[in-house]
Amino acid sequence: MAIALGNPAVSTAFPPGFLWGAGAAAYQVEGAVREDGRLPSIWDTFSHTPGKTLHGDTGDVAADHYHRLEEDLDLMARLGLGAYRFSISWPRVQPEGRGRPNPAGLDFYRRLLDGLARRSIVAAATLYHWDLPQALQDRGGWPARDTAERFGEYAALVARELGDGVALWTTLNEPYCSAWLGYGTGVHAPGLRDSGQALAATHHLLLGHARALAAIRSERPGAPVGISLNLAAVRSASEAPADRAAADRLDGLQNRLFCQPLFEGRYPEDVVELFSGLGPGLAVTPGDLEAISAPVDFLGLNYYGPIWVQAAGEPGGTSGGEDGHGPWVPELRLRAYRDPGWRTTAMGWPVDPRGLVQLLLEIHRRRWVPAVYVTENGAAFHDYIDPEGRVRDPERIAYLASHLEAIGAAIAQGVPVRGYFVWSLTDNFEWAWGYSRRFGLVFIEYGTQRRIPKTSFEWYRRAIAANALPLAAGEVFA
Ligand code: IFM
Repeated sequence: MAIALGNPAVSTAFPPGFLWGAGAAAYQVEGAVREDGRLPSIWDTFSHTPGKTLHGDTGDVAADHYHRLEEDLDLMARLGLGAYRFSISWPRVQPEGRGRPNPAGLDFYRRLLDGLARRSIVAAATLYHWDLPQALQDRGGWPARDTAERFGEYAALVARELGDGVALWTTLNEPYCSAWLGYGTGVHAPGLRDSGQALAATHHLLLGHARALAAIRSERPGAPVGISLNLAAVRSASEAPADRAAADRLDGLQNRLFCQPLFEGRYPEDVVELFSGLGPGLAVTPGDLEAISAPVDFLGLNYYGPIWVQAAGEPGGTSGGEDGHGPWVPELRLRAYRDPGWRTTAMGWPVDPRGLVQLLLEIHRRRWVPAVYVTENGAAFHDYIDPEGRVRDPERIAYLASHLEAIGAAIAQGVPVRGYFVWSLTDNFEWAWGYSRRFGLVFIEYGTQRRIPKTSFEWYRRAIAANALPLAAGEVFA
């Protein structure tokens, strides 16, 4: 299929210095889960528990990035990547989640950082992308305040040992998912279904962010630090008051519950009220909110598509999530809304870049942060190797082009977007969906671990080289 791209109304050139990136996360790509002193994370335990992931897939091997580091670095260089966003595996560098570091684990990331530096690729490190050491979960996990303190120590260790090579720090990736999918709906590790625990986890994740921010600032003065949030562009299925209220509840849980403490130093009362009486809940001690709202250097925005919801009846089980958005904890009383006419990705998520512009404009309107990076954006499709041995993914190209156009439009309206990271560099372990959902610019043939750059890889290479979308309005990319 050939596709025509380009919106003549929107400038497709990006500002000088715009950072063109791609991302990955440790548990999703590294594999080597039992090597060189690494100990289990909550995702090892969860994925090895029958029934938790599709087909029982685990991250044991994943994209075998741990053993194929040089090959993957060469792919990044071939792409002309400006920045690589990766996460550091806490159970690899500090296997017990406290105390002694693991020299072999640190060494892996030193080799990664050296390899990036040799190829002039900026290193954007995330400290936590969901792989809590199991030893810390055994002591209570994120619902326990102590985990936030341990995270601060881990951040200091990483900043001290690896900080020379890191240009951009992100403390947490999508704490909404860690708290509410991990402890609320249970579709992510550690698989608990308790909204009170999820609320407690939210506060301790944010406190962990605060501790990590302070630790990096003290170890590496001047290094830019931010946090990546998957803010939701929430849409109500109708104008009916019940549906609008449902949309507002989701806005409360996924957006305000994180943005207000981080940027305004308070928790939203309606959200706290919704979960009141569910222990342990929020245990805020004096000084917490001041620490959590310490200014960051940038906000990382992760965006995939708008989230359409409608009101559900009385609280029952969790709702949604089979295919599409959700699930949500029962107290939210909402269901996913889906229109059969929509274009969707293999995740069942609607394709609509307008939500991205809306979020960027809103962030800017509120003047919360001096800079924004789109730290994740991309799409899963059912890619395959064709008889000619190629992986053609025109839908992904169209998706990326339309979202980059949207970013161009936001920049033109003054939003300080400094860079963009495609999710993701290679296909990888998509959490509860295992290997059934492919997001990569590079196809992984999992049996052999052969890497095959998709057509989107070449398209993105041209965009990076031109610092602009590679095609003008009406041109065709086959
Ligand atoms: O793969 C995930 C990533 O780990 C976090 N953000 C969303 C991606 C796609 O679901």
